Amino acid sequence: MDYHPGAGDDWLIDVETQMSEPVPTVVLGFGLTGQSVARYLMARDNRPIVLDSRPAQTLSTQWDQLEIHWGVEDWPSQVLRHADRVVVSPGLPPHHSLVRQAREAGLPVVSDIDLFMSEIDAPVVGVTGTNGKSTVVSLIGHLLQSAGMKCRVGGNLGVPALELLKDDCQIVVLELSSFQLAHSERLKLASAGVLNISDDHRDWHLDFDSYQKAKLSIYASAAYRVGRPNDETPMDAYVASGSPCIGSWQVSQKNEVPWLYFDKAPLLPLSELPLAGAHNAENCLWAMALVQPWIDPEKACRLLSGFTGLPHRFTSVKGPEGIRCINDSKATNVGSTLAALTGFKQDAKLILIAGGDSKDADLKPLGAAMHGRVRLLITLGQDAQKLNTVAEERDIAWRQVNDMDQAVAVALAHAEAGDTVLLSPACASLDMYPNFAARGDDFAQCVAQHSASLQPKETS
Ligand code: UMA
Ligand code: ADP
Repeated sequence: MDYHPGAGDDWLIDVETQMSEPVPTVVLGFGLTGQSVARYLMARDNRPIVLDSRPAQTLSTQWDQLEIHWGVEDWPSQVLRHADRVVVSPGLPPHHSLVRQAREAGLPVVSDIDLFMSEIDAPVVGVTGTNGKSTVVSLIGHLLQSAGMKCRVGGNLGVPALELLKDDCQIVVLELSSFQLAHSERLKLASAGVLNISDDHRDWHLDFDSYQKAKLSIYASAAYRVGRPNDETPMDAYVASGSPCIGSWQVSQKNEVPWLYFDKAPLLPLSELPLAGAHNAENCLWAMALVQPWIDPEKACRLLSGFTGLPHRFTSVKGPEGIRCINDSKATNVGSTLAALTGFKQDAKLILIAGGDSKDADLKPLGAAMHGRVRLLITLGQDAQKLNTVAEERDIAWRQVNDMDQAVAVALAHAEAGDTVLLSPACASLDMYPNFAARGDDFAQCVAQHSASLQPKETS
C-alpha cells in the first residue's frame, strides 16, 4: 500500500489506527535486508510498516498487504506515534533523517543481524575488514563443509542473515560490513576477526574513527577472537605485509621458500595454496585461524585445496597472446588496489584501468604503489580527475576515457608482449554500473571483443 503524507491528515489516521491493530515494528529501507526482515516478522504474525526514502519500486505481489511509505525523508507522525521498535537496513547511515528521528523519539533501533543472533542456536563465525571479507568467508565455508559440517554462509556476502534461519545447519559464517556492525548490539559470536582496516566508506561513516570503531566492535562479545599478535596499533591501516602473522599462524621461510607455519611447525608451502597473491596467503591464514575451534591446523591445511576463489577478485581474463589481463573489479577502495599493485614486482609493466566513485577517500597512497609499476594509467568515471592528479604528481602517464570500451581499446593499443592490463579501480562502480560484477563483466567482454579484432585473420 502506498501512503502519501499530506498536511492535516493526522486525525484520519488516528481513526484508522483505532480500528486496526497498532503496528509495533517499523522497517527502514526495503531492499534485500528490509524484505528479509519483513518476511521474518510476517512469519511471526507481526506485519511491519516500511519507510524508504527512495522513489517507489515495483515489487512482487507478496508485499501487497504491506504498508510501504516510499520517498519519505521524515517519519509520518502517526507511524512514529505507534512504533515501538525499528529495524534499520545497512544502507541507511546513522545521520540519515529516518534513523535520526527514530533515535530522537527514543525508539530502540536494531539491525537484521541482531534479530538473527537472537534466533540462532548454532555457533556463528563473524568476519569483517575493509578487504578480503568475501574471500575469507567463502574459504571458511569451504573448510567447514569439507570437514563434514553442515554450514551456511551469508550476511553482507549477499544472502541476508535472516534467510539463513530457514535451513537447518550446524554452523553459520557471516560476512559483516561496518554498516551492519554500526547498527548492531554486541554480537555473541563464536569466533570473530577483523582482517584489516583502511580508508573506505567515508560517505557513510563521515570519519575514519567511527569506521574503525564499527569494525572493531565485532570483538566486543566474541568467544574466540582472532587478531594479529603483538600488534600494539590495532587502529592503524593495514595492507598485506608480506610476512603476516594471524593468531598462531604465519608465513615464514623454510630453506628460502615461503611456507605457512602453525606455531613453530611448517605445514604447507605457499606455492600449494589455492589462490595466488600475498593478500590471498593472508586470507588463508585468517580462514584457518578462525575455524581453529572446529578444525585442527593440519587438517585445515589439507582442506584448503579445492577452493576456487571468487569472480572479479584478481582473476585472469583471456586477452591477446602475450598480454596478461586481470579483472579485479571488486577492488572498490584504495586498500584493495594497493594489495593488487604491491603484489607485482617493482619493475612490472602494468597498464592500470581505474576510477569510479572514490567515496571521498584519499587516493594519494596509490601514487607510491603505481610508481615504477604502472607505465600507463587509464582513468574513467566520476573521480577520474582525482586519479589523474595522483599520477601527475609521480610523472606517470595517464589517459582519461569515457567508458570501459574506450579504456580497453586504449590499453590493448598500448600493451606490448609481457605487459599486464589490470582493471583494479580503487573506486565503487555505482556511478557507471549497477554493481562491481557488471563492471567486471563489461571489462571481460570488451577484452574479448578487442582481442578478437587484434588477432591475425584466418586464411581460408
Ligand atoms: N534506502 C533508503 N535510503 C537510503 C539508502 C537506502 O531508503 O539512504 C533504501 C533503498 O531505497 C532500498 C533499500 O534501502 O530500498 C536498500 O537497502 P540497503 O542499501 O541497506 O541494501 P540491501 O539491499 O538491504 O543490501 C544490504 C547490503 N547493502 C549495503 O550495505 C549498501 C548488501 O551489501 C548485502 O549483501 C545485503 O544487505 C544482505 O546482507 C552490498 C554492499 O554493497 C553488497 N555492501 C557494502 C560493501 O560491501 O562495501 C557495505
Ligand atoms: P570484501 O568482501 O571485503 O570486499 P573480497 O574478498 O571481495 O573482499 O575482495 C575485495 C577486493 O580486495 C578484491 O579486489 C581482492 O583482490 C582484494 N583483497 C582480497 N583480500 C585482500 C586482503 N587481505 N587485503 C587487501 N586486499 C584484498
